[in-house]
Amino acid sequence: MPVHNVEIAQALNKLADLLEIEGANAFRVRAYRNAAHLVESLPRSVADMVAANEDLSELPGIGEALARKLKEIVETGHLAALEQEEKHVPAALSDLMKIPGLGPRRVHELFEKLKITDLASLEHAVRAGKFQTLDGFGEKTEARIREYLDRKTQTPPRMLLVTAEQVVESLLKNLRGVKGVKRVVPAGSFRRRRETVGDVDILATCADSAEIMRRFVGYEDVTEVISHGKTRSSVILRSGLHVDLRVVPEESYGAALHYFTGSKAHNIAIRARGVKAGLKINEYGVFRGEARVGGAKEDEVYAAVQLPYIEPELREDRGEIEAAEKGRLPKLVTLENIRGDLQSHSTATDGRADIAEMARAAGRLGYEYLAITDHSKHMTMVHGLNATRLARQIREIDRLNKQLSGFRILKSIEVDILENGELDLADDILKELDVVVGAVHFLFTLSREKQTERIMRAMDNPCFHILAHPSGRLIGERDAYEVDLERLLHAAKERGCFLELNAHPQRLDMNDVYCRMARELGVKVAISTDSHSPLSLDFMRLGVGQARRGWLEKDDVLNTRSWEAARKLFRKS
Ligand code: DGT
Ligand code: CA
Ligand code: CA
Ligand code: ZN
Repeated sequence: MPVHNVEIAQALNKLADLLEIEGANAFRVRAYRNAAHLVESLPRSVADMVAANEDLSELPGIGEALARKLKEIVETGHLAALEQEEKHVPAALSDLMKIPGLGPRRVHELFEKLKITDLASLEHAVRAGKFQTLDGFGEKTEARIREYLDRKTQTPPRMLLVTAEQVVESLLKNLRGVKGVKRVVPAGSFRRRRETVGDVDILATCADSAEIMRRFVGYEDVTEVISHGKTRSSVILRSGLHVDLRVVPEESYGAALHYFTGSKAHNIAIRARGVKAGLKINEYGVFRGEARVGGAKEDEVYAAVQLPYIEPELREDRGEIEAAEKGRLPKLVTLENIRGDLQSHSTATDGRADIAEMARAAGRLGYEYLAITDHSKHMTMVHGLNATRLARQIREIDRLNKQLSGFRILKSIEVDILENGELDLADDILKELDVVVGAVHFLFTLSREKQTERIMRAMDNPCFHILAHPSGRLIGERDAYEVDLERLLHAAKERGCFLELNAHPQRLDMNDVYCRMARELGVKVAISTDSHSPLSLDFMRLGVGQARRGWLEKDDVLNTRSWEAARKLFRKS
């Protein structure tokens, strides 16, 4: 059973938390956190890299010592350093670090003074009014903790789609190997390509349903069996992910796939249409009275209610049924339609591969172009480019392009939008570029009005082409900043700019709702991976998933075009 990246990241983060609570060296803590972050966003499994005997210390920020630790987790499933640490500090204290307003020092104090060791004892202490006895813990802190505890009990955690994909991959493979199995297919929000999933719903058909259920609940990655039945079982995996498996007869497969793909709202609307037509539609099939009239194939469900097939990504009851009725369903963009990537970084700033390597990787994906959009000088931590270094990069790209045929590296930049809406580099250098991508990387707390104005001023600059990650959100980590995206879309339309759908699994920004708004307004969307390594170019498929949820067709996406054709859509600067 291979260890998943998410588990490695969990172990490293936990170690960082416990060290920090103990007051360890900040650099050491930082190193573990960075490593956790890297592993989590790595599109390849560390376990595979270890199996292939690859040198992990080649990963950015991973030295010899960290590489050994990664290997240790992969090979033993344990991290001795963490186990050592857990002898000093209660492991569950790391859960407290996620609470806004509670840093390591305060968590340490809660442990020392109130003997708080986990969320339960924290909740108890808050209820018993023990906080008032502590210095420096004001009412504000207490209110934030209460709010966090309330929210936590109300909303169960969701997992990033990309993480769930990594986690269930080997489970699916294992189930597909069971004797008598015909199909093993993930349904639910996973199939609808939602950015996060609450749980994963797997549907199977199998001659021996007892056997596939036995294999499922006995799978190595399972830590808890919630239920074990003949047609339905439910388990929790080591990563915390819940997985449901349902086994259905072949004649019900289509109806069950439809039912368990959801969304619930879509199902209810389809079922209501069925009722009007005198049909009963459920997970077992389509029935007229007692007679089965369909359900072996998914499109039979739609055909029964006089509709064409509706793609899973559209099934949210957001007008897809009406559109299907009128024959106006979008013909959704596919990964095969993508011809280039308009955001990526190189070693000149915070990328891990040089320009030539990035270009080769993009070429291997069949792309015709890749924009190198390194950061601009305001991003001092990553050694952002000033005009001189950018000019040098421009010459380097010209030189590289001469050696390439059928592929073009685009000269570009991810230029910071400054507080007043000016761009971080002067127009005379920006004019030399093929594409100018502008981004907000600081001052996330401006008012909605000011933030929107700031970005609109940036778009006023005729050099500006694409607004990167327009809302700034990091799923599960940081909310979007306050900004009026609808106004920005109008502004982009007026000025001939584009908005990005950043395909990084934690960003997926713009989200589906705004992608759809962009389409309705006629603003083209650039789906870009923002890759910091050749491997992450692969995240394009997640961006395309989100674009499909946003009803985007090939034509709505800027980079489904050849570079020549895309460039014709650019404003004249
Ligand atoms: P999630 O897991 O929160 O990310 O979202 P889903 O959509 O995967 O929801 P889940 O796992 O609760 O259920 C899977 C599918 O089963 C759901 O998309 C539609 C179907 N379903 C669940 N409950 C109901 C229900 O009460 N009525 C109908 N018509 N369908 C349901
Ligand atoms: Ca689900
Ligand atoms: Ca479920
Ligand atoms: Zn950025």
